[in-house]
Amino acid sequence: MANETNFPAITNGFHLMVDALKLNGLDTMYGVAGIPVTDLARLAQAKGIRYIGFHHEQSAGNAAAIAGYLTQKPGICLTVSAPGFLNGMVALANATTNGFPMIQISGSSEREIIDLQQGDYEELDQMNAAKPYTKAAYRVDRTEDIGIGLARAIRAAVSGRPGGVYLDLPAKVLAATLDNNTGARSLVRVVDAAPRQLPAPESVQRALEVLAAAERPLIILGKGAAYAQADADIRAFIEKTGIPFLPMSMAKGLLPDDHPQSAAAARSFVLAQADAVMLIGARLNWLLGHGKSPQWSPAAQFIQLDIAPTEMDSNRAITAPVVGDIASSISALLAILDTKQIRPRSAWLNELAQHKQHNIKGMAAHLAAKPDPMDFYSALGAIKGVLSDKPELFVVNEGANTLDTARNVIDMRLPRKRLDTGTWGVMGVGMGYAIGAAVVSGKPVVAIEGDSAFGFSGMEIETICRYHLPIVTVIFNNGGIYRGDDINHSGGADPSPTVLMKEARYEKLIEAFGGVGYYAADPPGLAKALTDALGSGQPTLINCAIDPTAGTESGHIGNLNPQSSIAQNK
Ligand code: ADP
Ligand code: TPW
Ligand code: MG
Repeated sequence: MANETNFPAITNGFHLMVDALKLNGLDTMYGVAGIPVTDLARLAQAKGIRYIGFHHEQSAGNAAAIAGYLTQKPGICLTVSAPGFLNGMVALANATTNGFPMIQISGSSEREIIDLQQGDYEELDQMNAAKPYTKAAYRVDRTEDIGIGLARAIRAAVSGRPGGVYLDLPAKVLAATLDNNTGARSLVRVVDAAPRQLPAPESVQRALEVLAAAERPLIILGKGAAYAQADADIRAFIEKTGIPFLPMSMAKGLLPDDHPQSAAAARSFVLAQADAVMLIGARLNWLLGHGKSPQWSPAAQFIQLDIAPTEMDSNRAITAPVVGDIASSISALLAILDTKQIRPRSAWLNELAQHKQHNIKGMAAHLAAKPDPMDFYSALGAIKGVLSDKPELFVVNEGANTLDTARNVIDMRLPRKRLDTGTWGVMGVGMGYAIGAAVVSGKPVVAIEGDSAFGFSGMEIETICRYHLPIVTVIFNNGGIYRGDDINHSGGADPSPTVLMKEARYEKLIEAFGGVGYYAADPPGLAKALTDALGSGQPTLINCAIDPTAGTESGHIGNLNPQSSIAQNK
């Protein structure tokens, strides 16, 4: 193509990167601008990509990761060289650990200076730093390779077990020019980025045989099942077989929590007693006691549906591995399911119902108590009431007691609405996940945050206000990590390592940015504030006064905390 001056029209790395993203339907970018990617962010916005600018790359990355989880398209995070790259890496590594598809695109400094370690501005060998923590890491060294580089990144992020991919763009590659035709020809539109992976028919048959022989079968749903978006088939399989199911935290809502087959209220009973367990998109990691005794029966047989073949036998023997994508595997199971053969014994279902009833009663008593100040249950009881007729809301949740109690109290009725600390139990995902969920869905989000957890990403409430996102952040302010009443064993004036300010007026923070702040001292006050906030659609922060003595150390995972046998002040 020639312009009026008869020189070929040119493009450059900035344009090609934006064109490549658009060609692949990647329409949103979460990032922090600066050298050398400022113009990339500007150009992306100018050419119709939605750009959401953050204060900290970790939150931008968390927003991208959760967008990936919700949409099955890689979430895009844009970072500057070295420190910005490293800030984003925590989110990219977390995405990989959780199986969320994400691409972190980072600018980088001059290769020849980095490689001779001559001290460039923000010098770091980023691709090699990224490798151990990502599913894949690539660097584009020529402008004409931007298209193929992004194609590789997309495929790596979404195919097989999804994960975080790093794509390095040196400043020179962004600035370099190319004639338009060569540039256009270099772009790649990825076809079928996450191809179906059909399970072997004999593996499907074997899985059904194990279930048919079982007396006390159990199905465990993990976030891989939620990610797969095979909601109707998963529900049909569970309802047709009548097998009780237990959702992992982010699989809550795949079937409603009040479904009669839910075994969530009798979790330890079913884990210990099940004789055949079908894992659907859930790993036998620490969250499931590695599949070992005493949590599990050593005699139980396991069936596992997973896209990653090497996940099988990772912690204990899998009798019936079904390797394939969950949508294909569940539909293959349904196709040959003979419901007459698979029937959980009624004794199993009756015993389970008794345990459920007993535990549900215990929970109701907790929720009905009216302690002053509020404890976790009374505050969550108020939230539960307000959310009960709003199943479409997203619930983001982090903290220790705030997390563990909310997971048990707040029922979910729709899939992929609960977003939490996930496989790592990481703090700092709160505002990023809330922003990502609000941006991709346009739906309201309630973020239930421990006061410590909130602090990791708290500055992003300005981002929430700047983009007018319908996010209500509820802070459970118990004045600390786990509890607010710990003491300094030296007798000195400094607070204990786990103590934060209980008198902190977090609600005033959001007022600084034009949002709405509430202070809630009791359940009716909390319910009213939350109802008003959801009615207004305004960015809101509710600071809840929680009894500093109500929490337990490490929440529900205190058993993982090594204890010093020597007194702390010796
Ligand atoms: P949870 O924490 O909810 O128990 P995990 O993250 O441990 O869940 O496990 C999710 C599993 O789901 C991973 O092993 C992953 O390989 C698998 N997975 C993710 N997406 C799919 C899919 N589309 N089809 C099959 N398996 C999947
Ligand atoms: C990145 C360790 C686990 S839970 C937690 C921390 C610091 C905060 C608990 O206090 P919070 O909740 O949020 O006030 P509550 O209700 O119990 O009082 N750094 C990272 N991740 C983790 N998990 C930690 C530290 C931790
Ligand atoms: Mg706290």
